[in-house]
Amino acid sequence: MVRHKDGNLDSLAERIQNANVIVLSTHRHCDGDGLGAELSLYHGLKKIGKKVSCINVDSTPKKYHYLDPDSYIQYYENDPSLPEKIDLTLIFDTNDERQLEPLYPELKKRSQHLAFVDHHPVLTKGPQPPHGSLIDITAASTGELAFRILKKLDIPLDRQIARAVYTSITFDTQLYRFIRNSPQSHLIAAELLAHDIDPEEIHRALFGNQTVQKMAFLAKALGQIEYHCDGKLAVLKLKDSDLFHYNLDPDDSRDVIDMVMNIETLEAAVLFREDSEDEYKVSLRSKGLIEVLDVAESLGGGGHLYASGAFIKGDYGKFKKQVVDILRTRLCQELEEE
Ligand SMILES: [Mn+2]
Repeated sequence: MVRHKDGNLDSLAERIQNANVIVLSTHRHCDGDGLGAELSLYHGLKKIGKKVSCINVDSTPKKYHYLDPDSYIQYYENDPSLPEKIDLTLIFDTNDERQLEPLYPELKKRSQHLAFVDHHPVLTKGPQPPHGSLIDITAASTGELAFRILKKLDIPLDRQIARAVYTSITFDTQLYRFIRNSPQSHLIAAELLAHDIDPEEIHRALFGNQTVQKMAFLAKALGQIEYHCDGKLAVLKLKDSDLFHYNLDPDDSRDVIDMVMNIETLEAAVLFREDSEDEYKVSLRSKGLIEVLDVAESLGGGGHLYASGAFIKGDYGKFKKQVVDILRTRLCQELEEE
């Protein structure tokens, strides 16, 4: 996996300085990282007089409403109007244009410059991000990169910016558990805390938002886990209709796999979420013994080395066997070598 060297902070900052009309966006089914990075730049760039707008493909999950996204973000699925001419478009927390369909081609048509700001590895077989993108896979969150941009532009932090960046970093590191061997997440968080933010409010919104219904759903889901490789691999299938039955967002399925990964013996987990007949979202997680990015990539998806996913269409049994066989073989190999 090569680090993407294309583009750097200085040239991106210069592009921002030279731009007037700026559009910000993030991937479909946004998460705390992409959303926080986007909103931090929105508030920051407004401060330096830019005509900036946030345009996302789809609406924001409920748990992020404390950031008031509906006041700042236009949802393309409801309102497809776009500025005629855009000087610069910045897209956060992905470098794969397919994650913004059908918005991406329209942005591309109208934008003089377009760059991704991201910390995911560039896919070997997927679309390549445009020259000038800022991609650093050593960053623990896209919020960390947004913070670097704000600093480079000498934009003074304030409460709104600090809450948004803090959301990014706290979400993607999962409360500072996954910091990629770097003190940066903590250092930035410490600086943000000086701006009158309530970190406990944010922690609660991001991770303490379980409802009774969600717990009932989790109890059912967790009761259906299949274990392989002596309890080192977990496989789980959820139905979108179950989420619907318990009145949950599709976004809530993410918590299931993260919860499963807290099982001590587990090295890897796979979650299949059935979105409709023969259509699945597959999520893969690993604690680091084996990589799971290439598995997602072979299914047309992407992500990180140890946390990845893909949308797939076809027979569940076939996909399950394919994925489980690969992971099982890998785990057995690694465990024999130990
Ligand atoms: Mn991220």
